[in-house]
Amino acid sequence: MALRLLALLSSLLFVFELASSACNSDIKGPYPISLVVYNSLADVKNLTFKTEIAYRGILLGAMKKIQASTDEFKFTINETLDYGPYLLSVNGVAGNDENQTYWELLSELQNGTIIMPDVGVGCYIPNPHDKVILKFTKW
Ligand code: B12
Repeated sequence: MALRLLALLSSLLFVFELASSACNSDIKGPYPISLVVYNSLADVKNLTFKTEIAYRGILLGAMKKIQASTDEFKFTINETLDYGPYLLSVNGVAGNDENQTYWELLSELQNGTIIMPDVGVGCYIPNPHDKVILKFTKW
C-alpha cells in the first residue's frame, strides 16, 4: 500500500515538473527596438533612441519608457474613444489641421521593409529590432 502511494506521488511529481518546465519555456523575454524622430518638414537632425520592449508589448509603453529616461524625447497624445491614443506632438512640434500636418507612424522591419501600421501608437506591437519612425509630415 505504502509502495503504491509512493509510486502515485512520484508520478504526480513528474507530471507537475513536466507542466512547469513547459510553462517556463513559454516565457519570452523583452527585445530591442529603436525609435527615430524625423521631421520631414524642417531642416533638423533626426533623433534616435533605443529601448527594450516587453515581449509583444505596445509601442506607447516603449515611448513612455524613453520619455522617462531622457529629456530629449517628449510627446503628447489625445485619447480617442474609437482608436485610442492619437499622437499629437513630439518634442513640442504638433500636428495641425489647418496646415494639414501630423505625426505619421512608420516602422522599418529587420529586412528593411518600411510599413505604415494600420493602428496607432497604443495598439502597434513592434517586432524585435523594428526601427519605429515618427515622421512629421503632411497629409
Ligand atoms: C482622415 C484620417 C486620418 C487623417 C486625420 C486628419 C484630419 N484631421 O482629418 C490623418 C492623415 C492625420 C490620419 C492619421 C493616422 N491614421 Co487615420 N484615418 C482617417 C480616416 C480616413 C477618416 C477619419 C475621419 O475623418 N472620420 C470622420 C470624422 C468626423 O470622425 P472623427 O472621429 O472626428 O475623426 C477623427 C479621428 O478619426 C482621428 N484619427 C484619424 N486617424 C486616426 C488614427 C488614430 C490611431 C487615432 C487615435 C485617431 C485618428 O482624426 C479624425 C479627424 O480629427 C480613417 C478611416 C475612415 N474611413 O474612417 C483613418 C483611420 C482612423 N486612421 C487610422 C490610422 C491607423 C492612422 C495612423 C495611425 C496611420 C499611421 N500609421 O501613421 C495615423 C495617426 C498617427 C498619429 N499621429 O497618432 C486607422 C485607425 C485604426 C485603428 N484601429 O487604430 C483608420 C481607421 C484607417 C485604417 N487604417 O483602417 N488619419
